Amino acid sequence: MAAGVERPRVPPNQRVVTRWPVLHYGGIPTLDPADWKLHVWGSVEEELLLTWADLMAMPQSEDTSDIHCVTGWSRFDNRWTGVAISDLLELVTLRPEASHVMVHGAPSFTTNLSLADLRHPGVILATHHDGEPLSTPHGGPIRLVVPHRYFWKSAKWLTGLEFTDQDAPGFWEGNGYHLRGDPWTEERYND
Ligand SMILES: Nc1nc2c(c(=O)[nH]1)N[C@H]1C(S)=C(S)[C@@H](COP(=O)(O)O)O[C@H]1N2
Ligand SMILES: [Mo]
Repeated sequence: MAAGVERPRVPPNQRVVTRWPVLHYGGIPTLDPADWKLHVWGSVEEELLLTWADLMAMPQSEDTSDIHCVTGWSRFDNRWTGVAISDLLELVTLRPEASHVMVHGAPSFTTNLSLADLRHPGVILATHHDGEPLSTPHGGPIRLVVPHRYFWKSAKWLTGLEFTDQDAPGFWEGNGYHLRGDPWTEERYND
């Protein structure tokens, strides 16, 4: 291994934990899969409304990744199962101006991502964690997982993807957090 080639596994100023903290703003919503729909809209040729049955009929993928929370903890080897973003995006035709997405989570959470960050390997609409259905406090029945960004980008109780032509701040980004949130360069807060 050449010196300087291999990157450390823990981003700067993070500490590794084994327990998995529950963090969110506001209450824990209950999403009944029978009523749940994923709404995809905005800079798309056709809006998409995906039911739980639609989602379950799609190819199911698995990805194991590390969590890096901006509050300073990292958790290794989380095995996520669900629908890979690449498979979902095959159902959507983006308009040419689409450059970003506002991710929506119940009850009123939003977080922004660039298209490149949304399409990044490892990004998954997760329904299972380590082989078990995702618990409600951790975003069950479904959350987005964006492993290469701080964990606030991983919207729990996922309800929608709104494609846009601008990088507008979501909930935490509008409250001082960084628009992009790269843990490796410590993009924690907006300057
Ligand atoms: N819908 C929703 N998703 C959310 C949040 C929230 O308040 N609402 N908080 C975010 C933040 S700040 C963090 S750190 C992670 C925490 O996920 P966890 O509770 O599974 O550890 O969820 C993110 N996703
Ligand atoms: Mo957070």
